Amino acid sequence: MVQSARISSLNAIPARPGPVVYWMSRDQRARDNWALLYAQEKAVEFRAPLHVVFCLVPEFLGALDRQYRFMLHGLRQTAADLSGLHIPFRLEEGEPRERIPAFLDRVGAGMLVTDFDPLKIKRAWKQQVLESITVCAREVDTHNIVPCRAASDKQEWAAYTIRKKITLKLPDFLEPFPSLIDHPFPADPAGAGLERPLKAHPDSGMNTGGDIVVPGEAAARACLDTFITERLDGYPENRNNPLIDGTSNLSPYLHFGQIAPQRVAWEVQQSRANPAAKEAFLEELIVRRELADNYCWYNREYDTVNGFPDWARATLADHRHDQREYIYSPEQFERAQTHDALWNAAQTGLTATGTMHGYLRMYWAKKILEWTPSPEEALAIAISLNDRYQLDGRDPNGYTGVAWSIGGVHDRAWPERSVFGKIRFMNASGCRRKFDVDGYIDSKMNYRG
Ligand code: FAD
Ligand code: FO1
Repeated sequence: MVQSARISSLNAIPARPGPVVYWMSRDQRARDNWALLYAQEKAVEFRAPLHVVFCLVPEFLGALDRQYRFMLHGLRQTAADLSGLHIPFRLEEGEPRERIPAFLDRVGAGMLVTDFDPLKIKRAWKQQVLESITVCAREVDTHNIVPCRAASDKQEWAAYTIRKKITLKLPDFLEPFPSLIDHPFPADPAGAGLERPLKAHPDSGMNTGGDIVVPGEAAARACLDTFITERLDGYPENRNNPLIDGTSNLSPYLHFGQIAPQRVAWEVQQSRANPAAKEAFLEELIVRRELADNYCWYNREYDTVNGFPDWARATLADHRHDQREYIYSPEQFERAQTHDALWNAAQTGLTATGTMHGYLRMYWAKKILEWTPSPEEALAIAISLNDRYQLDGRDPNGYTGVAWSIGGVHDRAWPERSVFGKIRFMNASGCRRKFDVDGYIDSKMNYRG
């Protein structure tokens, strides 16, 4: 049974027997998906078919063709897995407020299930759909191990405040997943909608080299297994060195929901890796990631400077008129045309590969604060580049990571200095103490168009 703490009612309409539809959005996977497991539970109870529908929108928060290719490749694999279990998958193109109600009517649905996502765009989609449907609608949090609403009922101050709340509840939620069953009440599959050519998606026109990450549920699981057997033990000392492949590289798979964070946590916990490495990794995977969902869910201003804590907004205001040693335009940032070879290398790698090492992301965002006329412009540029180019972008982790870097969200005050005020400062000499900066720069220069 799917725990009730994962399930929220989106309207007060009672469920009525009939086909159950799972509107898949954030958690794009057949395995380890509590929303899908719940939808199947209800369909079996109603002795009815189970349908999965995915609504493909043309422009999602600045995503380029690169991210759509990754996502659609994964969806094709998931659709095939589902059809093998007599659970037809249907891809619909267009706005959810039109496509979802129409699909519910077409299949004569008795109930709608969808997955939790704290982003404002998703909340708006659900609101629009709810306004024009007359079936019972429920939402299942299958992205957070401790469901976002259960972990805390308010915006948390920092990792240390949410950590104890999550740690307390983790034993109740970090459990193995049941398997999806071959659905005993098959529907007549209306065709997945993936066979026909799909609309083209925006392209950056920049030098974006080949796709370096293999998409899909199988590749996600292989990535996890390799990380556990080959790199997890070294995670604590390697994770902040961009020249070492020391982290899991799971973020694109987690972002598109091609692997469940709970599966990752479960396999890591069950592994024979050393306890300190497990703890260091689970701190990031569970505490940091679920803190990001908490920030985006409880703070509607997660992508503006109004989301910053009062102390941060005050200190940035005190230094609003400080002399900026360098000022760059959004285009100069996008084309990696600053004076700083390290920053340019990080940006060049980002546009070419859609990835950037976590340590450099902090430096990258903080320098945008330093080299723009205002925190508002810095935040807008950092979010725009992060969402356009990162394969794992357009994610609560991204909005929270940028807000941490530029606006001190979940961080504390540091010794005051120009432009940054008390926002934590980073510079290239600090990076040089951590890793071989020249080696990193060289490694990205072969991407220069
Ligand atoms: P690992 O170190 O292997 O961690 C495993 C997982 O834990 C990650 O996949 C991620 O889901 C989670 N995690 C790790 N670090 C963080 C963190 N600081 N905050 C939240 N969750 C974390 N992450 C994204 O998924 N998408 C983004 O767009 C994104 N933008 C960022 C922008 C900035 C300015 C900063 C400072 C951080 C950003 N992060 C983002 C968070 C973090 O840098 C990445 O999740 C991480 O580098 C991904 O690599 P990995 O999967 O190998 O991480
Ligand atoms: N979710 C959808 O339901 N439909 C889409 O068409 C869609 C496109 C998309 C493109 C890039 C990207 O990074 C994410 C996209 N998502 C889409 C959302 C994604 O599945 C995640 O739910 C959120 O981005 C993370 O919260």
